[in-house]
Amino acid sequence: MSTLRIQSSTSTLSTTVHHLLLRPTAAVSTNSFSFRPLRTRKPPSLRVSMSSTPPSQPLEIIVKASITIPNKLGDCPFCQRVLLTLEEKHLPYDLKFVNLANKPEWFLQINAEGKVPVIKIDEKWIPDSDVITQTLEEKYPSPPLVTPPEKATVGSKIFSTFIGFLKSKDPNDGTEQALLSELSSFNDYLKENGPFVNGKEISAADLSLGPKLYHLEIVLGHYKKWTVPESLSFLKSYTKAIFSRESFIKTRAQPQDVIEGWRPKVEG
Ligand SMILES: N[C@@H](CCC(=O)N[C@@H](CS)C(=O)NCC(=O)O)C(=O)O
Repeated sequence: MSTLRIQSSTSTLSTTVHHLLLRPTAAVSTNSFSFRPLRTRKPPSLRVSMSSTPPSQPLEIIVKASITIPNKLGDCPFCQRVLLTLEEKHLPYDLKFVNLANKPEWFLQINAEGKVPVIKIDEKWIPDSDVITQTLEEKYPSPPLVTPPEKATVGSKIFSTFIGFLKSKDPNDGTEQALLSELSSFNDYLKENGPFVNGKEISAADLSLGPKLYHLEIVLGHYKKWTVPESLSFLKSYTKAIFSRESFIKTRAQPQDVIEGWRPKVEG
């Protein structure tokens, strides 16, 4: 096993690159990065159940690889959502990168559907960011990131209307208006209930929405020369607050990957 250790200058974070064997029959040549929480946590209080104890080993998570920089995280908003959850819960994890344009056999054996993210919890591989984040919440409830059910769908139409506008070739087909209407409703919601979806504290809904808004800004800026109107000031503050979080900076995709990742949708 070859190991490259990189010491961050600003924290005690260490990044480890190594090759490993996942199964006895399948040699895996993915690179794996170990992440430790940036902040140390106080010991759990008396009322915290045993299940909130962080895992003794980093959780293994399979994510999309960058297509522009070798051994870097790619542009999957669902992967970033899970990584944000791990970061905000201060859980250690190991990243395994998969080139989605050429999926290796070991990955398809783990998830025949061929989608990322996939995480290993209690010796079981779990796909789908909805299921993964819910499982992490149940297993590691502290700190809690639950969004109350009545708020959990706030902003949930933004992503699909963004894709509709991105793919549109007709400036008068109403797709821009549909996106503006969703963004505007979300801005109004934040004005009344913000700064985050559940008020003062960040929660699961923000960790899902944040990466999608990051893609929206990069991709619409690049392909449509379009920006979120300044008048949506609560939304502007919201994205600024999320994008500048340590957890977000650590887990975000390279803008060039985001641009290339969406190219087939734009040109297709
Ligand atoms: N519903 C899934 C969606 C995951 C998904 O669509 N991931 C994309 C990458 S962003 C993927 O793996 N696509 C497979 C492919 O490109 O072949 C989730 O929330 O995890």
